Amino acid sequence: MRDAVTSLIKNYDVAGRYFDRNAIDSLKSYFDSGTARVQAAAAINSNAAGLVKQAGLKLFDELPELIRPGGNAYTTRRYAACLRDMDYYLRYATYALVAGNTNVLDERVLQGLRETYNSLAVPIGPTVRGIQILKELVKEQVAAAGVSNTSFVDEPFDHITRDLSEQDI
Ligand SMILES: CCC1=C(C)/C(=C/C2=NC(=C\c3[nH]c(/C=C4\NC(=O)[C@H](C)[C@H]4CC)c(C)c3CCC(=O)O)/C(CCC(=O)O)=C2C)NC1=O
Repeated sequence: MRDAVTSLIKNYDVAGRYFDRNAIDSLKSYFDSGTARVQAAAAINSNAAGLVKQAGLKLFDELPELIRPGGNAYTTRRYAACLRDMDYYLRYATYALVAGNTNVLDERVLQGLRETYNSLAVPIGPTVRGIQILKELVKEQVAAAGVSNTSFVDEPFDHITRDLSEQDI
């Protein structure tokens, strides 16, 4: 598992080089955004269960067929599994936000996920939509906590949805 700093060190160590201008710039931007990242994590933590619940309601409101007979989130067990997945995405996205790096998502969340989803007929499109809804709610929450530029919040959520949406070659 890597963060912005350890990933930079790894790359420069492999090449046996001191930090150059690019490295210094990316370190500066990581540390400059540090307070906002921590504020975002605190804002998410203050209402994580609420965010997941709200995102689920909005998703099922938009795509009610998911919770009707024949839908993948139909039955209490599968409904709960769906919300639990959303909770995983939120928690790991928060780790990635603080780390300033998406490596934790690759290692802990995305490995083998598409195969699992395919084998259980969990639909990818609606999952992607659910993650995007979650992202929008998180950004509102983070903005309400006083962070003026919330664009950095996009990265982990978009990373997950990009990876999930990738087509097999
Ligand atoms: C921490 C990393 C991690 C992830 C991400 C994870 C996902 C994950 N989601 C699963 C199931 C599931 N995932 C969903 C999710 C959904 N169905 C829908 O229609 C919606 C679109 C969507 C919610 C947004 C459902 C319904 C199941 C149960 C499917 C079944 O058992 O038939 C399963 C199969 C095993 C199980 O049910 O627990 C895994 C492994 N597990 C992990 O350990």
